[in-house]
Order: sequence, then C-alpha cells, then structure tokens
Amino acid sequence: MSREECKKWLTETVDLNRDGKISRRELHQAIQKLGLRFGWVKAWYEAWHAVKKLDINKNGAIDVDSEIDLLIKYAEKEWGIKFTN
Ligand SMILES: [Ca+2]
Repeated sequence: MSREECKKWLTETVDLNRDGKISRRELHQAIQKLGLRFGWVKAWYEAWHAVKKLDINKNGAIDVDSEIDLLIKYAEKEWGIKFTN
C-alpha cells in the first residue's frame, strides 16, 4: 500500500459513518484491520494515543487533511507500517 492509497483507505473506508472524521472507535477498528499483531486492548490504547497526539484542532477525531497526513507518518513510525512510496 502506498501513502496515497492509505489516505484513500482512511478517508473512504475507515471513516465508517462518512462524517469526514476518524474517531477513536473507527481508528481502533482500522488498526485491527491493518494486520498489526495488537490485541484488542493494545489496539484501543494505540488508537487513543494516536488521536490524543495527532488531533491538532482538538475536536476529538482525526479529520482535516493535515491530521490524516500526521496519522500516516505516525503509523509508519510507531506501528511499523511499510508503504510502497
Ligand atoms: Ca481533529
């Protein structure tokens, strides 16, 4: 998966209710789908931590483009996701 594909996946698939925001709950489910070997609790913690750290405008979700870009960088650095470009 490339970064662009990841971004598309995050905005079109992970955002389940299509409100333009990735909530902690949605990110939690996404983490489990990424195939990371996190248990439920670890995935929940990671989702919580990521939103806490990356939610720059403090609305409780990853929403604006810049936050999504940060999330992609975070996934790469913290979760070891490998992108193809
Ligand atoms: Ca936000």
